[in-house]
Amino acid sequence: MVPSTTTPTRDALVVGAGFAGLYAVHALRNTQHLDVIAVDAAGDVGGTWYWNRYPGARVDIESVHYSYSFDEDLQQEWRWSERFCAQPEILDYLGHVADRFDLRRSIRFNTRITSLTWDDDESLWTATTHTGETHRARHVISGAGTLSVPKKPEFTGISDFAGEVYMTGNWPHHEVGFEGKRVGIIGVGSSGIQAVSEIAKTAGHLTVLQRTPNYATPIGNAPTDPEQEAAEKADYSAIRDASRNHFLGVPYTDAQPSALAVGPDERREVFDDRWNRGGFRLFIDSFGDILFDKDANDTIAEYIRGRIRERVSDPATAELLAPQGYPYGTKRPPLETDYYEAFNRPNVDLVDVKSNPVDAVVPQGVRLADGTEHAFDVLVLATGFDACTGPLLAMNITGRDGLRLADHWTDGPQTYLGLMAAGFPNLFMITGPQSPSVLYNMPLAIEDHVDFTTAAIRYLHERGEDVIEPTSEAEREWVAHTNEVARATLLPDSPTSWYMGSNVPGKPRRPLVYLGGAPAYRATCDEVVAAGYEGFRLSPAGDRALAQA
Ligand code: NA7
Repeated sequence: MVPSTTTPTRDALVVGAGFAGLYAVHALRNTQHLDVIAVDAAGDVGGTWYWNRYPGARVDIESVHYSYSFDEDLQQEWRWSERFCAQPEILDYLGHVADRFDLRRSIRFNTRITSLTWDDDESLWTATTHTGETHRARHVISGAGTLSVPKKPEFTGISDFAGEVYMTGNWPHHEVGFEGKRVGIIGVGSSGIQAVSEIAKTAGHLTVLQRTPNYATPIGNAPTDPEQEAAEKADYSAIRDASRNHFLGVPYTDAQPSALAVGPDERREVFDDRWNRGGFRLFIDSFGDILFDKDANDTIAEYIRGRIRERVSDPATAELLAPQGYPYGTKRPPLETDYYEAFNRPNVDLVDVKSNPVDAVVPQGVRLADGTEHAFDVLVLATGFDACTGPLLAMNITGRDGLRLADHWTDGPQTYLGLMAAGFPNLFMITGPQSPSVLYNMPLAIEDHVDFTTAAIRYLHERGEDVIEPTSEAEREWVAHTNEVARATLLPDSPTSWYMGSNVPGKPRRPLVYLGGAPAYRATCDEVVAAGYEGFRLSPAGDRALAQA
């Protein structure tokens, strides 16, 4: 679509109104005084927390850490009711942030971008929306998210299902009742596991269709302890510093170097302690080598299997729930509350759809490969997302010289620092593929990326330039580095993991996340900036030298 001559040209178009989009609008509009417009397909702010309103949806990093750090008054005044808050409270928080910083007036809701095209001559992006509107801007800041495009249901016959179908990643706003109903759920990732614990409490009957069992461990949620809250708030800036200097972006300090350097009793003590403390302590604060050394990983995998067996009464069900054959942590580890106990309830059954896969959805339920049918009134799909690259590719992005992002990324994402891609000038991908993103506490990862973006735009302005883009060489080196770092971990050993893109049929199997950890990544970004944006090329508007190079 050709933009009308009345379409205003903005400094920046922000995509999304979740944690990333909201902070980007604040940083660019309120602190840099740029002309900013944001769009979001949702009806309100919240991003991930707008769509994922399924029963049991809850954050997996302590709320005191999984929250913005950019405003001292905000972090002092906001009060979380629980250690790990549930989705409605996080949505309230983001609504509060939008009001507090007057962000909504810059956001067009119910607006989905259908194409995003770079104009080489004018050095501007034009976005077209599903309503046919166009927006033009010098810069685009994508806060489209990492887990915002649910995987398309792979089951034939789903449109013929006579009952209700819900996706955890696109849960309706109306109340969904399970009382007295036969409910089937497909998928036991983080979403499915959280949903099972809740739905089991009220469903007439719940059937859990499990393909790959997961290493789920206790979240350890509890109401906020006022004394602990006061202590944390008294020291908030130190806590934030410690978080930013930790691999995962949390202020944990108790990891020991190697699970193999201690005897079985001491190891068990460490595992028990972290298990009891909950959250990601077991994953990231027990031993430093469990993601890197298969023998070390075997010790924790066996520990978790033992815990599952203790909690599930029926030995055959326990065996089916105990993961085998892939290392712990190579699929994103789910956190749970009474998940395993749900299988001790008389109204809950576990069905193995690995040995006997789902063949089709039929009007009355689900049919498996051997012809067995399970009848359901409600079918819940907790089947995951087209992670990291999906949200960007969904925008149909075309860069310099008509280069489509989909073509540039045919063999997997190609980025520099997980922030920008060669041939896509002035397009900043907040927590983009090949950045630490989901393996870094997301609000902090987002703040770092938005701050980088804001500083880069300011730097351009100060130098009288308009355009910033990575060189192909810098991009090639970053991709090679990302792949090399991933190869030093056990991640590539997972059969299906959205970290590797291998959960989506046909998607290239590549590391989607930078695995060097947040501190190393932040140090690299700082060095790039200190060296005058090394690996980037800065130019005035309309300069086509790079395109012709
Ligand atoms: P995940 O973690 O990708 O989990 C998806 C689940 O759905 C997983 O158990 C899959 O089994 C299962 N699945 C997917 N497709 C099928 C088919 N065709 N048949 C049977 N089972 C299937 O997504 P979540 O939404 O739970 O979590 C995503 C992230 O959101 C989470 O990690 C947090 O960061 C927040 P598989 O393992 O592929 O065998």
